[in-house]
Amino acid sequence: MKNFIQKTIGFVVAPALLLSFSACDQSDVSPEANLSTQNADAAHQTNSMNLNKTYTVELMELNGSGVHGMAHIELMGNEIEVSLEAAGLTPEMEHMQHIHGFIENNRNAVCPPMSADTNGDGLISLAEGVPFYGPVLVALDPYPTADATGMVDFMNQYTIARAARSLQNNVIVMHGMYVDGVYDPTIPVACGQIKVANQGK
Ligand SMILES: [Cu+2]
Repeated sequence: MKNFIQKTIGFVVAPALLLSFSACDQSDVSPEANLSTQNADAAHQTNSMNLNKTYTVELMELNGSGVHGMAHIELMGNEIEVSLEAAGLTPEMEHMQHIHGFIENNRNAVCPPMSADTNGDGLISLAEGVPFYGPVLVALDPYPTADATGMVDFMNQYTIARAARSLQNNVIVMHGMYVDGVYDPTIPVACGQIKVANQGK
């Protein structure tokens, strides 16, 4: 009987102690300390999310190319695996493809609107697009050659610099089509914003 009472008291007292300890913990933490703990938690979460994320890219035509496609990117640490399928490309020709973006200040790269055509020739050249999509961050090489039907089915892995890891700030651009009977390997023919599909774990 004595044993039973002790156990019962122990059971009742323990949660009360826990409560008072946790109340004490809260009041002991200064607002500043609380804030920095939250920041550290947030930073940690961001880092771990960046370890394994997946992204999707819907490639849409530029310059009336008729090119469209989809790409998937998996980010694992500083490695990315890129798979890309596109159609409507100039058959039997090589098509440069890059991740374009800005490395400074998390500036967001976008696909160029028609107003990017500053010389008014009706086409957005590689250079005219740069103010919108930025320089090449990752060359998705070896550049594929479209098959006889104008399709590309591509996959490769790359090690990327830390600055390129905010992939959702970047775009994928594909290049190359005939302009006035001459193949221009640089002219942008498709572009798509890289979007987060999976926050990772
Ligand atoms: Cu490019």
